[in-house]
Order: sequence, then structure tokens, then C-alpha cells
Amino acid sequence: MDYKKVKMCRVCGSKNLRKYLDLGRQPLANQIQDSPNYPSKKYPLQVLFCERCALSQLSVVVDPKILYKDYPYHSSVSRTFREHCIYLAEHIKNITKAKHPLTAIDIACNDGVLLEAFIRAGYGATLGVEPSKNLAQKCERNKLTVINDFWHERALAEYPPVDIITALNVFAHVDDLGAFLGLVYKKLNPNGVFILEVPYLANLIKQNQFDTIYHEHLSYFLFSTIKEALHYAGLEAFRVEEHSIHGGSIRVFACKDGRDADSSVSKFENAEFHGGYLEFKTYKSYAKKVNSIRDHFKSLMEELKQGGKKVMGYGASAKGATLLNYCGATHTDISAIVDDTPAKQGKFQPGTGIPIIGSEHLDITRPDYILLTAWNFSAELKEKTRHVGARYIIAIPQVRIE
Ligand code: JHZ
Ligand code: ZN
Repeated sequence: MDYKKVKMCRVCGSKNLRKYLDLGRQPLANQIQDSPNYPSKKYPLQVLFCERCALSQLSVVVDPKILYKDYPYHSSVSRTFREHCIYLAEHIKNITKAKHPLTAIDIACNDGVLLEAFIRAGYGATLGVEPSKNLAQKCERNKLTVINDFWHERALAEYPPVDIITALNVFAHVDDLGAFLGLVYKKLNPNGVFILEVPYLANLIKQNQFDTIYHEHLSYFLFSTIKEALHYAGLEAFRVEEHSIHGGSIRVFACKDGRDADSSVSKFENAEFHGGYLEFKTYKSYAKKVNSIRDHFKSLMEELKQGGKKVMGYGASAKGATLLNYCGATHTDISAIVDDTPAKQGKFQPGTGIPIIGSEHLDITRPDYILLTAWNFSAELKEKTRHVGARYIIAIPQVRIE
């Protein structure tokens, strides 16, 4: 079996899990294909709500070795994300108490974009841990120190504790949170700081970001749920910030030295409580809005097809795979998706048969419309494509044309 069913909440252990969203059976969003007709294996994509701790979680866990063996997503492709990492590396220096050049580990370092920022900001020894072979090799080519493995005891046995551990866009991908955080605790200096970032569940709900749901994202977090998970592992959240990256993410700071939490902690907890995010009914009404986005998107695609309009996408993101598969879009609706990641070009989006191509094709095809499948980088993508003169389609939070 290449996947297992979730029987209890991975944060609090409760068995009281209720389904609120069903996106049907979907292919794995990052398993881009070599041929358009390749039949992608499909897995259930459903989200459950924990009645006890309010964690949203998928009903299944696909074997991580299938998901991450070879990973086509290269974080450094986006300028916005590169800048985000540069600011983060500087910001950490003001938060930590350590005086000497900071030592750091970045978990799931991808192609090393944050490690590069650490080095540029004058950190001491830095280490990346990355399970995907292609990405670990890219780090090595760039002279970064990396362990090509998952974040587990055996892989880190020889490595000493550090001042800073970062985990950007990986916490939601982890099934065994206890083991993951237990190792963070072990590898953190007594007054070290652990910093994690995840797309924020409150934004996913408020802004109908259902496309962030795919098999890699096992959990969808509120701050309160993260705080609880950290606490079970002996780590205390002492600060939380919201950042615009990936459609709105939270950055949580945690330590094991018992320092006082700042006012952001109670501010987020109160906002989540009063915003209804601890109640099932909030999620149920969100699910209805997701259905209506699909209806709008399908009718817009039909209308453009009838009108003979040329539509291309920009950003062969995992999000795009969820949107297009859930809405049943194919290459007859969207002729191609542009992506600047060389590893994705020449391949096909899973389940849709849509080819992924380089941006030079925009000038040849001159589409009437560009669907921003990576809407979270809209500003950057619009800047790159302004000269084409196309109109933009954005599906999240509502289907619209700009
Ligand atoms: P993007 C990512 O998911 C990765 P994805 C990961 N799954 C995660 O957890 C979430 O974020 C939070 C391309 N692009 O980042 C690059 C250009 O070609 O929205 C990517 O293929 N040119 C770990 O995959 C895609 O678009 C550009 O100028 O849903 C963006 O993918 C820019 C800005 C992007 O997320
Ligand atoms: Zn729970």
C-alpha cells in the first residue's frame, strides 16, 4: 500500500475527526509527467477537522518516499521568495540571544535558498537537510553543506546542536510531528530558537485557498494548534508573525528556555477563537464556497473556449494541479503552462495533459488570457508578462479577470 488512512489526529490523538471537504480522487500534484496521456495514479483528497484541537488534516498519508524522491519544485525560482529568505536571515539575528556567529540547520532546505541567505548574513556553520536527491545535489554544487535525507535521528546522529533551526513550508508535510519536534528539541542549543513557517489555515478559509490542499500538505494549521504541538515536545511558542508569502503564512518562533511570550501569542489565539476557527461550522460553510469557485471557473473556461480565445497558465505549481484537476480543466482549455523551472519544462501537469513550457513561448503564442496558477506570486508574474498584453485570470479567492 502506498498510502495509509488517518485514524486519529496527529497533534492531539483524538479520534473525533469530521470530514468537511472532499476534492475527489486527485493525482499527486508534483508528479509531473513525461507524456500527456500518462495515467497518473489518483488518491483521495479529503480534509478532516479535529473536534478537539481544530487541526485540519487529510484523510490519507501518501508514502513520503513517493512524494519526495525527486522533487521538481525549486524554491529559488521566485525572486519574492529569495527576498523573503534574505529578510528572514537578518530578522533572526535580532531575535536570538546568541552572541557568536550563529550556527543553523535548515530542515527541507530545498535548493538552498535560505542557507545562501544565512551565509550572506554572516552566520557560522550552516547545514541543510533535504530528502530529494536532485535538490541536495544542487546544494552541493553550490558548495552548501547538506545531508540528503529526511529529518530523523539516524541522519543527524553526528551533528551537534545549533542556535537556530528553521523549517519553512515543511511542517505541514510531516506525519509524525512528535518525532519531528523531538529531534528539533534535541538539536537546539539551550537558548536556541526554532522558526517554522506554514501557509495559515485562517487565510485558506477566509480566501478560499482550496488549491493549497494537495497530498503533500497533510496538515493545515492554526497558530493555536502549532502551539499545542510544540508544547507536547517541550518547545514553547513565544512569538508569531503573519507574512504575505504563499498567500499568507504564519512564522512561529519557539524555544526551550522558558522566555516570556510576547503579545502576538495571545493576539493570534484570541483572533482564532473569536473568528470561529475552532468550530466545525466555519469549515462546512467554506466547503460550499469551494464548490462555487469550481462552477465559475468551469463556465469561464467554456465561455473562452467558445469564443476561440487563447489561454495559457503561468506557474506549474502544485496549487495549479489541484485547481485544474478539481475543475476538470485540460489542454483543451489551457494550451500550456509557463514555468521558469528548467526541471519542469518539457513535461506535463499531472492529470491534465497540459504541457509545461518556458516563458519564451509567451511571445510566440501571444495568449489572450494568462491564468495565474501561482496567484501567490501575482505581482512578480505580472511584471514578467506585462509586455504580452494579455488579460489575467485569477481563481482565488474568487474567479476574476484583471
Ligand atoms: P508555488 C509550494 O507549492 C511548495 P506550490 C511547497 N509544496 C509548499 O509547501 C507550498 O509552496 C507552500 C513558478 N514560477 O510556489 C515556480 C515561475 O516559473 O506557488 C513554481 O513552479 N516564475 C513545498 O508548487 C510555481 O511557479 C516566477 O517568476 O503550489 C510557483 O509555485 C515565479 C514567481 C514562479 O507553489
Ligand atoms: Zn486534534
